[in-house]
Amino acid sequence: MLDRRQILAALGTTALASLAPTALFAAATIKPDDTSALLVIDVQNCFLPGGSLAVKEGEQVVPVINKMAKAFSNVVMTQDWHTPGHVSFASVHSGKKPFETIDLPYGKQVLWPDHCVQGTDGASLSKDLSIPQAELIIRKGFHKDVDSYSAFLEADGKTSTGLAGYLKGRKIKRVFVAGLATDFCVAWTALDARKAGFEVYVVEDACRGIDNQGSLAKAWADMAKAGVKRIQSADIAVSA
Ligand code: VGL
Ligand code: ZN
Repeated sequence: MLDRRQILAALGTTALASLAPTALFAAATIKPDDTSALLVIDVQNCFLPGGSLAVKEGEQVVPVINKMAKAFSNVVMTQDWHTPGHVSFASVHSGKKPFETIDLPYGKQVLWPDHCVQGTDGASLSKDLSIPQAELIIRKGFHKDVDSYSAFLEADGKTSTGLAGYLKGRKIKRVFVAGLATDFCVAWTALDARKAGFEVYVVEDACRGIDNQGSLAKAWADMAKAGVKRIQSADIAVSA
């Protein structure tokens, strides 16, 4: 029989051995598995420096995403993919300027500079992305009269892009969201992913926001309320 002292000593060693790595380095505690997917949102030329809707520091997400992607066997990318003369473009509403809003049949719509027009160089994914295993590129916002910030549902709140069905068909349970812009396409995607029943992480340093009239703070508050987990790329374990 072990006495009390021996049991405590034995427990002490295992407890220490299992705690030491996290306690000492306090990082990389999340390990994506085969039921996890990284969603890389709209890392497209229009949202990068020199683009028509450039997001401040947008280019800084690229190396962070490339590194993080190594931890994922499932990666899906999205592309904002508008028709010429898309309803979300300020240029098609007389007297309206970018960043103003209008009322459309499905609700309030922020108006943008023309961006991500189908087939143009601005709509291309950044050439600096390096994620060869990415398995699906989903395009959104291709109906002329409806916007789609979310990778799951168009702005009418009912037209599906098919992404939830795809992920469920592939047995994905957890999604990690990164890209551009935090307060629009990233946040709307994260919120809809929660509604579709996924566990959702947004990787803060792998995103940058537009921040139009408080939109960034509001997006983080909405995401927190919906149970979206806000993490940093260093929280994800990338094995060598
Ligand atoms: C986006 C505004 C308009 C985004 C797309 O990718 O966040 N923002 N279209
Ligand atoms: Zn757009």
